Amino acid sequence: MNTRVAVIGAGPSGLAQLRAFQSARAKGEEIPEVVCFEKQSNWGGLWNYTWRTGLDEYGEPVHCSMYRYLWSNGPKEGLEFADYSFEEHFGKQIASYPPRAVLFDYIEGRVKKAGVRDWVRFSTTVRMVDYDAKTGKFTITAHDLANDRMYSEDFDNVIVASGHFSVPNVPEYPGFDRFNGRVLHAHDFRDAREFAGKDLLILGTSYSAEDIGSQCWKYGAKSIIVAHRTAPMGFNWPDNWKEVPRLDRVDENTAYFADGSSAKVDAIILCTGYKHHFPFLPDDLRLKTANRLAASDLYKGVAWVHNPKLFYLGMQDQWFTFNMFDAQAWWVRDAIMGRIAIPSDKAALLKDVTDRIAAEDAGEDAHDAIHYQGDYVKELIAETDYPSFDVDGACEAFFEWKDHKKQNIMTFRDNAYRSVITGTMAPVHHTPWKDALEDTMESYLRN
Ligand code: FAD
Ligand code: NA7
Repeated sequence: MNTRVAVIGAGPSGLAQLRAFQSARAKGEEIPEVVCFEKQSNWGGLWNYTWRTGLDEYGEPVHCSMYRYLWSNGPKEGLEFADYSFEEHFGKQIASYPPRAVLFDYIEGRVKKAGVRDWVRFSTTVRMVDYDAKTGKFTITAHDLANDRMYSEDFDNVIVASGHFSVPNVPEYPGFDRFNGRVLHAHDFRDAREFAGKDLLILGTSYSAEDIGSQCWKYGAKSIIVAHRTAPMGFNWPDNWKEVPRLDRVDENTAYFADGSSAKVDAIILCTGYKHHFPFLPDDLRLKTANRLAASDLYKGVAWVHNPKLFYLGMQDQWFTFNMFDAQAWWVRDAIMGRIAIPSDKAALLKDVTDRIAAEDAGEDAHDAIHYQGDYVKELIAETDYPSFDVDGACEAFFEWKDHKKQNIMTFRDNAYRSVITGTMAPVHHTPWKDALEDTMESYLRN
């Protein structure tokens, strides 16, 4: 097989793709040449932490949106790889909400074992992808940052795995330009200790707002106010935390809210989400979608309906993460290797997208959404040789997690769940999350 496949990004999605091809090769199959372009100097995507914000050492936008002391915000039992369990990696079962460094180690463990590091061209940014209908090939223009050299190569297929939680959505409110404290987006938040003793205003009501606020509370913020545009999060917050309606404006040191109330604040953190942003893709190849479970224009959630030689991984909003990326990567591999036929009738591809959007819209609540994405994972797995696993059991872990958050948002990480891969119960972590200020891998694994 002398076809060439380009993978853009070596985060969890791109690495799933490398592992998918490598596992076919390990079974004796002939696979295409796979080239993965990764703009960072290491793999792991968002899980590859850096202290940097803004631009990196080459002037590229920093990809990382993660921060020090980040622990998984959902149970690891919902994301475990079906072909590489936590017990296989760590030699024992570990607690359910690992810190970032522990999950990075786990992600890396599988691809180190697969031996695919030399498929990745690190410190190499993809600048442009073009498709030539005459030759049926894509041309990728890449920038080798370390050697400051641009070059182009041709590929038969392109898989975009560049993530969509890196380019911030940054609204402006009246008075930001004269506010005396810091105004920053969650993407640039790195260390909660910076805000110890401070009065904080957070905008947004989703995962970043909840978790960055909780971090700041844990590391000693004086007070936290979260302003909502649509609805409050409604958790049972600690005494020095309150939720207020929409922000109206700020002046030098005071924030004014839609209900007429106001508060003096020292800093404002915009937890206002991210954009699907693909500056390296021309109009005819570029995905434009809301952050939802059924993304626009992707057949089976992965194949670009306007040119199904192009694929996207991980572009949906995510309850399921690593195992969903695996399900997608195995499916894309099989589509590229001709084991799965993508309909040639474009109307059929578009109908698949419309049906998925309608099915998501028919759901009423988070339970339905979790089931919806679980069913999607099952659907893809059933069509490939990815090891099947108890997806409904993973959904159950998510339901328990949501109940635990409702019970107490500052203690939900002290719970443990059963692995759907090995069937063993996780230990309860040795220290309650709110008291575990030190979160190195060594400390976490001391169970
Ligand atoms: P990414 O991890 O974003 O990786 C994309 C890769 O593409 C990066 O390495 C990037 O450098 C590279 N890239 C981008 N553009 C180019 C280019 N032009 N050329 C070359 N390379 C490029 N998920 C969980 O399961 N549990 C959690 O606890 C959790 N916490 C999160 C916390 C935060 C703050 C955020 C932002 C996300 C969190 N997530 C969590 C979700 C996260 O999206 C997934 O875990 C996962 O990282 C997505 O993998 P990905 O490979 O699709 O994207
Ligand atoms: P999300 O989940 O996309 O949420 C974005 C939030 O930002 C959501 O609450 C929005 O409120 C709010 N938002 C968006 N624009 C505005 C403006 N202009 N003003 C006020 N509030 C706004 O992003 P997250 O960063 O929380 O999570 C993304 C990933 O990072 C996730 O996978 C986590 O694991 C970590 P709305 O409800 O629309 O009014």
